[in-house]
Amino acid sequence: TLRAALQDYTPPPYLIDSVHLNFLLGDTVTRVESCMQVLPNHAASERPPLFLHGCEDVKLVAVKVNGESLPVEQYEVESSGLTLKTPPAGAFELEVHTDLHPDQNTSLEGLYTSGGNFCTQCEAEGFRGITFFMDRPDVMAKYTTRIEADKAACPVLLSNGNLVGSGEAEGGRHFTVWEDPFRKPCYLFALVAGDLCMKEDTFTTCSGRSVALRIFTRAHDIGRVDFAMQSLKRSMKWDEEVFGLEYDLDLFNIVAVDDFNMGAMENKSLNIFNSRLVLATPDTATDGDFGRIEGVVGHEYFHNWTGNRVTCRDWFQLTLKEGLTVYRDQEFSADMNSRPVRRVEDVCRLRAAQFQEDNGPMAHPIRPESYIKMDNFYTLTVYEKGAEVIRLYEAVLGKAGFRKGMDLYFQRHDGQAVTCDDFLAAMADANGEDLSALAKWYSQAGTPRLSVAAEYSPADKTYTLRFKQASCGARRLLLPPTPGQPTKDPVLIPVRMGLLAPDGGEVPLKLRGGEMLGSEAVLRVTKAEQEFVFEGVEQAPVPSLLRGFSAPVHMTVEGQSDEDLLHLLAHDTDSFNRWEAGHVLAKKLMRALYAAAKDSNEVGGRGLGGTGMVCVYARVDGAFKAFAISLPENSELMDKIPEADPILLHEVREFLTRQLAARLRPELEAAVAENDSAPGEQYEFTAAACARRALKNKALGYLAALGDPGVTEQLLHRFRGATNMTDEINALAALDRAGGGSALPAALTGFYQKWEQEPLVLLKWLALQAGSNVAGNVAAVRRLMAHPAFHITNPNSCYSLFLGFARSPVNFHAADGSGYEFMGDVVLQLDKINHQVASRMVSAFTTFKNYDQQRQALMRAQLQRIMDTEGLSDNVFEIVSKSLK
Ligand code: B3K
Ligand code: ZN
Repeated sequence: TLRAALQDYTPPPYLIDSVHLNFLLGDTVTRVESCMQVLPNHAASERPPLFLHGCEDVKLVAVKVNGESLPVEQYEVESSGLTLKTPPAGAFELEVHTDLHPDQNTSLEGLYTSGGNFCTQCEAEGFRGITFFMDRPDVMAKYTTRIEADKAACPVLLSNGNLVGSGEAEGGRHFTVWEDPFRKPCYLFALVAGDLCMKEDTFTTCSGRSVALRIFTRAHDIGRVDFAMQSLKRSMKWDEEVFGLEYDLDLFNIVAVDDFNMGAMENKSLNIFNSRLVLATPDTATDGDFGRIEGVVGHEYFHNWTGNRVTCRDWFQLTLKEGLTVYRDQEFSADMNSRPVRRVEDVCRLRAAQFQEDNGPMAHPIRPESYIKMDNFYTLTVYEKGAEVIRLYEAVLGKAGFRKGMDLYFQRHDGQAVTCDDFLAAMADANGEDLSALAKWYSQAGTPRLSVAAEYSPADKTYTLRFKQASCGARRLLLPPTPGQPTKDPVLIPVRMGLLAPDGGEVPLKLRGGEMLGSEAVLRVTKAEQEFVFEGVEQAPVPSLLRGFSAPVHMTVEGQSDEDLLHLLAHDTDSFNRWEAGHVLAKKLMRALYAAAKDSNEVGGRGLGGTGMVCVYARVDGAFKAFAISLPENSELMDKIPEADPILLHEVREFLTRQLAARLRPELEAAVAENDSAPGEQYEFTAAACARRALKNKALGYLAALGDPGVTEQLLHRFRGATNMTDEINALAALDRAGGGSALPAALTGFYQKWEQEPLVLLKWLALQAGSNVAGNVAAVRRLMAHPAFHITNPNSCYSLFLGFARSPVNFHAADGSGYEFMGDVVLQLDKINHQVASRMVSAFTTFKNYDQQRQALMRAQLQRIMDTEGLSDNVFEIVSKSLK
């Protein structure tokens, strides 16, 4: 097992100027002929060996240097790669021929087949599974690709760039030739060949060029690409308007494939997508699906500039392209839909999942310092926290300053492979600011803790905020501390804030010795302890801090009362903080209920009934009503519950849900009635329509918890009559919550029969059953593995069934360990098929330290059992070994 380290970076000793690839695709064997123009990138006095990465499944057939076969003593082949011991001095041509078996490739990396079609996935290090190459992102070459295949089996042959040739070949075969004029690292290479249908549209860029947009799918699915196409056009326009970035080729292709490890891939001009992120019609896709499609189509498109034109020097810099591109897709979605709703959703996800990652054995800075398998570092930390770090620049520099920085970044680095430091320097230089205080965000793991104490002095009318920062995560980080990082230093935390007067009005802000700031300011907290004194404050205000969640920290406001929170809820001008006030109340309530249940062994024994939340519900409006009755995620609550009992926490949630349903019944019924779609109403994916469906379905979920036969009857009726997937799957989920009685099995069967031919819809059916909290459900999930709707080689299938199961507190965390044992079995079985999918499953165990002693022991036992298994992949080994340390 090899470990790569950031500090070991050295520039490549050779560069590859251009590469000609010739793919001879076959039924079983595929031949790849690669011809590279190699340039020295070392001192003239040296003749270092040239190492080209490879992998076990690539068989070397021939090596030639400047047209001559290379004598065997001149090179060495190992499973890790090919070494040319003494390459010629100066520039030379290197030709390498390899044989592959794409049909046997279940890792879904490199070149593989999905439903009989060929496709590739090269990021991070999959290109070495196709041919021997300098598989590192700082080697940027020009590519020409010839693809030859059987014409009947593969009528469509695609690669990056422009189509420059095509024709017939012998034996019923044909070919195409593609040329990509832009230099790129090999991780952006793509090839697709197969029997696909295409839908075409055009986009005219700001400079008047016409770009052909094509989406390819299997024939059966081609009617479901309109929304993705519209999303693509909207993202192209948005990037021109917001960042001044124009598309750079005359063709942009998207291909949908069913078997795909991740969501999608930004290969230059040939994006490959998991089909669940392309295909959508209102009857098959939910509001959530439509939103994700829009966001991911945007994300991959935006990579054309942030990732492709300017790429990463090495994989430690992944957040350079991912954090930035997530930030861009979040902003795009916010502009297309409801900005406040989007912000709340993003923050919820960050807190529920990324904060947990920061608090566990895999904790790493957004720019990790080392890895065994890069695939394990496509994490919430690199992506989502990375995007929050980009947001810090925006908070500090303002939108206009941020744009200036982006412009300079492209001006300086177009066509280069660069580092996060280069990005920071461009932002700083464009604004004439010293931003070195932001650098620590790249190198420190863990979520900073910020506490705030306030003091009002009526005598001199001053109001003082005292901030203290400390980092958590460091001590619980189970990796050996990296040099220089046993403790954490303070970071720059921009605190966007305002002060609310007792009457709800905004207090004009003026810092001691400073000028008037208006009603909102961004305080730069940079020291371990720091205070800000506001002058001319007539009455003790209520502070509204960290507006819009201006930094990814845990904040505690000392002495904040329920009255303060209700005051913010009623009057804050920042919509995020209004929501946050309600959310903090809900967290307090759930933690109090949990603590009481723990003491008395009786859930809800002390009769805490959720009055605060009833109050919150009454005070918020529109899009936020659905959020106002959404209870905080367990993972967010557990941050302050040591050694949590997940089943007790689940019971508390159930209790509170029933209490709220009973107390709010008339309001919930009104919400259903007022937000129901009119008969014959067309489905629309708009912020307003989504908000109405969200509230209606949330309300139905609550009503379901009442266990009232009348409600069950209504749900069944709604399930049968639903005219879109959002309402249909929600009604089914609510029936499940209601216990369903005899109605549930029949509804599940009905749903299956209706959607038997639609694998993407069946993913929802699998996930719903897998996540059931009916005790003993593990047996049913084991049985589902044998169901025709489930395919163990399909990542989506695994994510729905297994990760769906891991979300069930009752069954995954069953006290007898049966849920853990099942997941242990799954990891071991999957690791033989697909390392990346297997390592995602292990993540279910990495939080084991958050649970009670008995569960910790049971989870640890499964980790140990996995660790003790022979032939483990590096992917799984890395996560398991770090967890057990
Ligand atoms: N860049 C790809 C992720 C590749 C994952 C490799 N294991 C998708 C994205 O972030 O856009
Ligand atoms: Zn990305």
